[in-house]
Amino acid sequence: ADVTRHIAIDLGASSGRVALGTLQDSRLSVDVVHRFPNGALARADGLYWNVTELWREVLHGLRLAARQGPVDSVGVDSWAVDYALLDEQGQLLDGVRHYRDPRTDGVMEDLLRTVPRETLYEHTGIQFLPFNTVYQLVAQQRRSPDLLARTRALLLVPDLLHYWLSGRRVAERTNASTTQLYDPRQGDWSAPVLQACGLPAQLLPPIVAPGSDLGEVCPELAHDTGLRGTRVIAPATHDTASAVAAVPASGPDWAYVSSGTWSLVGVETPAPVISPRALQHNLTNEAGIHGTTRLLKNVMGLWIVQECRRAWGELDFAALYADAAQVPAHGPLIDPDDLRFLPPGTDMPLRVQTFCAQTGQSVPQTPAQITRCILESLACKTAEVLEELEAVTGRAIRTVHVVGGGSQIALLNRLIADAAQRTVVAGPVEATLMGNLLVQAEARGRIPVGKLRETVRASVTLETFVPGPTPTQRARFARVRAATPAP
Ligand code: ADP
Ligand code: LRH
Repeated sequence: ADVTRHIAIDLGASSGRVALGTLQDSRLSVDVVHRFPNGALARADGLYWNVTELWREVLHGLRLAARQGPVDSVGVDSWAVDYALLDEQGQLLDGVRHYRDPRTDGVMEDLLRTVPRETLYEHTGIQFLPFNTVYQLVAQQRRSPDLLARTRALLLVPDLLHYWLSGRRVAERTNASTTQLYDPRQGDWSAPVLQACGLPAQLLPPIVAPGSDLGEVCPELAHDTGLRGTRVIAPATHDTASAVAAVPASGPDWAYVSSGTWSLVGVETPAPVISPRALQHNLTNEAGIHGTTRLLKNVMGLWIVQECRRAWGELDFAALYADAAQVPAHGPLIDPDDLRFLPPGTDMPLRVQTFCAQTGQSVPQTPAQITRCILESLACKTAEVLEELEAVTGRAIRTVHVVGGGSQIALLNRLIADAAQRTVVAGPVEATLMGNLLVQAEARGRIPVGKLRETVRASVTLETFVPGPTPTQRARFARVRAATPAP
C-alpha cells in the first residue's frame, strides 16, 4: 500500500517535539523521535525564548527522523503571538521575547485609552490579553523606536523556522490571526488597527493559508539533515489551530479544550462571531483551517501547576496528579485567570494560598492539595466558558473533547465532566502533532480534502468520562470570583 512520511515540529511553551508521521491505509501513526524542554530564558533585561537552542534541538530531531527513509514534507507549529525582528540581511535584531515578559505591563490599558476597545474588537475579534503581539510591538516601539526602524521583516516563531528551513518569508494565517493585528473578515492585516497603534505595516509579510507550499528544504539543510527533496509545507502554524484541526469530533454539538500550558476552550464556527456579547465575554476569533473560525477563550491552564512544580523541585506529573486525586473534593477554589497568576515565579504556590486566604477559604498546604485546588478551579472555569460559548453562539454543547498533554490527567477530565455536566472525550495527547501532519498530508494530496478528523478517529483510542451528580463547586466558583479583591 501507499505509505508517505511527514515531519511535524511542534514547539509548545513547556516542551518541543519532532515527530515522524506515517500515513498508511488512511491511518496516521505518530512517532515522536525527539522531545526537549522549553521555557522562559531570564536575562537582566527581560524574558526571552532561546531560539538558537530550539533550532539546534529541531535539527537534531530532523536528522533522527530522516534516518528512517524519504520524507515527503515538513512543517512547524508553535505557541502564538511571539515574533522575531529581522534586519536587511535576514539577521535577528534583539532576541525573541517571551509573551510573559513584563515590558507589556500596563500597555494594553494605556493603548485602550486612545483606541476604543470596541474598535479594536470590531476589526480583529481577538480576546484582550496583555501579551498580544500588538501590545508587545507598542511596548517595543516606545522603548526602542530605532529597533523597529531598523527592522525589515517581522516573523512569528513558526514563520521564522520556516524561513530558516526554506528561505521563504511568509505569515501563515492561523498564527497571524492571534496578533490582534489581523482582520478575520477581510482575511488580511488590519490597516486601521496598525495605523491607530502607530505601527508600520510594511514589516508584515504576506499572509498565506495553512497548507501552503514554501518550496524545498534549502540545500545546506537538506545535506545536513538528510531531508533531500522534502517540501516545506506551512501547516496550521498556531499550535492550537493544529490541535483543533485534529479534534476527533463528529456531529454539530461539541466543544474542545486544548489542554497544555494554556487551556483553550472553544467551538468551531463557520465565520467570525464579532458581537457585543462576544466582546462582553472577551472571546477570541482565531483562524482555523478551511476558512473556519476558532471561537475560544484562553484560560490560564496547567501553567499554574507547572510553575508550582518548578518551586517543588520537578515532581513527577503522574504521581502529583495521582496524589491530588486522593485529596477530598470540594476544597478551596481560585480564579485561574486572575492576572496575579500570569507572570512566572517560584512563589506560585504562595500566590494560590494567598488567593484562598483573601477569599476567606481554607488554605491548601501540600503539593497535592494545591494541585487539587488548581484543577478543580480550571474545571469550573472551563464550565463557565462553555456556558458563555453557548450564550454567544446560541448552539448547545453536549460533548467536550479534551486534547493535548492535559488530556492525560484523568482527574481533570472527570472534574470537567462534573463541573460542566457534559460528557468528556479525552485524547489524543498529541493532537497538535496530528493536526500539523494531516494539514501537510492534505496539501500534498495524501488524504482527501476535509478528512482530517476522520483520519484521527481511525488512528487513536479515546477515553470517555460521563458526568457524575451535579456538583456544588460550580456555583461556589462564581461566589469566589465575586469575592476576589484586586491583586
Ligand atoms: P505545551 O504544548 O503547552 O507545552 P503540553 O500539551 O505538552 O503543553 O502539555 C503539558 C502538560 O501535560 C503539563 O503541564 C502536565 O500538566 C501534563 N502532563 C505531562 N506529562 C504528564 C503525565 N505523564 N501525566 C499527566 N499529565 C502530564
Ligand atoms: C498555546 C498558545 C495559545 C496562545 C498562547 C500564547 O500554546 O498558542 O493558543 O494564546 O499559547
